[in-house]
Amino acid sequence: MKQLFFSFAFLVLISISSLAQGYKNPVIPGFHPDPSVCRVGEDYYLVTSSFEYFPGVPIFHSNDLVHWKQIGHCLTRDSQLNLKNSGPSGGIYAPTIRYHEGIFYMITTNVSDKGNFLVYTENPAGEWSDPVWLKQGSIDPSLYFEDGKCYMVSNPDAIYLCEINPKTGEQLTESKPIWNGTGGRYVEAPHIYKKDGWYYLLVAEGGTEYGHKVTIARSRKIDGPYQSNPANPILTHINENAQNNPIQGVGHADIIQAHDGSWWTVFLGFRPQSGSHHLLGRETFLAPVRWDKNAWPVVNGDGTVSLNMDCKTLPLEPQKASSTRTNFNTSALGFEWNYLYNPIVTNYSLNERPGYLRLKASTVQLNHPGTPTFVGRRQQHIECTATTAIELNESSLHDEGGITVYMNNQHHYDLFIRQGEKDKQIITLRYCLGSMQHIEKEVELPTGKFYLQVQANNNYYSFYYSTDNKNYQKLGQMDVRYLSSETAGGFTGIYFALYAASQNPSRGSADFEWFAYSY
Ligand code: 6LW
Repeated sequence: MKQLFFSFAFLVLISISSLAQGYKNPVIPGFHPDPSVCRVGEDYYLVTSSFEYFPGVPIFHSNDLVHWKQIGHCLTRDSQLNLKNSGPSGGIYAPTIRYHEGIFYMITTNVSDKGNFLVYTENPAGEWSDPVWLKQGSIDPSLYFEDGKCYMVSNPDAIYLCEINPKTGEQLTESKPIWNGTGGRYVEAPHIYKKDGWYYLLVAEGGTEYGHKVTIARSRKIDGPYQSNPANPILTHINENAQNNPIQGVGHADIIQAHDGSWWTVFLGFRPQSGSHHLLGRETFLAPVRWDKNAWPVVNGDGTVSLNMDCKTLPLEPQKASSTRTNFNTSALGFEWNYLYNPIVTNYSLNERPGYLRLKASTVQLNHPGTPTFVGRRQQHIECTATTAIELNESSLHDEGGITVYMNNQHHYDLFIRQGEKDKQIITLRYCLGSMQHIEKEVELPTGKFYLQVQANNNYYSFYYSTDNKNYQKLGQMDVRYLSSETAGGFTGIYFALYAASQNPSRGSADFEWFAYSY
């Protein structure tokens, strides 16, 4: 009997622990703003904005809404993503992903090209169609399908609605303003949902900084009139109850019903560091939603969220530890790597010197407009370390290659090897802040292979080099705040990027043997 009792208690314990409780926010750390999510059965797909980076619109898959794995990008070809006229924070703004009758649609804006467009596919991890351009303008377009019709909303000033043919882009009805929010500035990020006979219109207001919030209205008819939820905003950290919350600026949400019937929202927020500065861009967060007795959604009880979420989740998928080291012995770079603007593909090679990523020096310096030789990955953790092994190859005097901590072309810290006279090479630490360029340190050494390392914490980036990957010498450290979004402006977040540049046309390149990111 006793034995039976213990086995029963054990079973109860096991089943309680498998009712997964809790998770950590952000669910996709680092520069991943404006998330939008859709569901197909028990599979979830999520997209985020990508601005001037290429390929565009990263797409992630999950089975539990908490753990997301990148499966590709929606915009992988120049014909889909023209960034020729983009500067920092130009290019691709907020995307929406929707699934309808076997087809995935991703609608977004290229603010540096012809505005709003959509692409579609049957396989979200594969290639997406060429752009279908749309007439209704401004940013943050979203789609809603019902009864064989496809509606588009976007926010020229208020939220506008029209009907479109998603295959041709033809606009079938006049654009009609349907709501302009509750009085907050920058009414944007609209999405329409239908539940129990109500059309719900979710928006963001207040701008994407500390005043950000999510509000909602509803109507019996899709084109209004929409009535505001008396309990708006449904999500914000602008108030006293969240003033010390390590997550700020929450807004720009999308809502989804999970396969078990539970409701959730994904949205952006940022994590200030070193005072009120954020470096990692706007990240993707998750919170539970319930519907109150008056059929309005309530986010996480009181409209705030935390880093450690204490709530019931979908059954959590076991996670494999992800490798943080890239050995450049593959035929293609992983999805985490991005170029700036449309890359000049001949400047990048993984097979010219097998086992190395070869970057050909460009005369476009990191500070210049234009397309430098640059390939990087996001900084996703406040405390982390990026290390690489580098050799210069066939370099001319002053050719350089290295690693940059990059917010935009006017704000970056560069740790690099520069070709000196004869067989000398100079390890250099340079800070670029607007019109100020400062060389912090130079160390001249015989030509060779070098290891460059950046360590990040809440307040500083610290820079090291080594000639043996064992003994690292510190070159200097610099405050994070001068690279923050508050200082540098724009909508993006820090990249750790490998680059190669030259003062004059050169045959030189920088060869990277590996890159490691640890946190
Ligand atoms: C996006 C807008 C916003 O289009 O920021 O925070 C803009 N929300 O909705 C750029 O990400």
